[in-house]
Amino acid sequence: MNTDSVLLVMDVQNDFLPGGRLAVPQGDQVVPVVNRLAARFANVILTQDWHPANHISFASRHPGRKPFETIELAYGTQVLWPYHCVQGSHGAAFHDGLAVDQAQAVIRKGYHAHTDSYSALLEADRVTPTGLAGMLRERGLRRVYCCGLATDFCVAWSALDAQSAGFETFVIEDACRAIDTGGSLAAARRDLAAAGVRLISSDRI
Ligand code: VGL
Ligand code: ZN
Repeated sequence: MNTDSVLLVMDVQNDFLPGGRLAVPQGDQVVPVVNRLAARFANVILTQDWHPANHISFASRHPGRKPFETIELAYGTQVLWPYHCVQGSHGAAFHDGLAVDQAQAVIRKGYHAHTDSYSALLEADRVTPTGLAGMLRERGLRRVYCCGLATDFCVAWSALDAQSAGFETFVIEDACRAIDTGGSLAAARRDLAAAGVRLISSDRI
């Protein structure tokens, strides 16, 4: 793959895999696909959802609320999640079968207690940068290929932000799996198409 392309592998962490606290259905099926893809890219970057134990997205922080309900925060609507990907926990660790030792950086996100961050570029307040866009620009990387978990949250939000930051952006659909809560997958597909993000299959890489 071109030296100005990067494979962005999102949140392939134990808590998002079967048996995890926020398991994405068939999330484990992305692992062999991601491993195959990663071997073909000159540049690979991983993301890692990395929450403090008191993170605002945890339903347990909001008395009377349950996972998958939504609440309104100062920065907009927030889905409430089960406790997941707590810093240093086994659930936050990458899946053992992920074979991407050549990855050049790990972007941790969601580490501010009061702000969620699905996107690898901008936190959910839509103003706090993670630094990834700057790293990509400084390194002359122009094309971003997104894969991992979950299609309708981390992958979609990252792809939308990458596209609007000026990167040519792709989502490798068979290398992703979705949570799909409250119509989130259909909404993500619609938003990605409207933004001009290209949905492709791994056999086209
Ligand atoms: C994610 C829900 C909660 C994701 C992260 O990375 O897609 N989804 N935290
Ligand atoms: Zn999270």
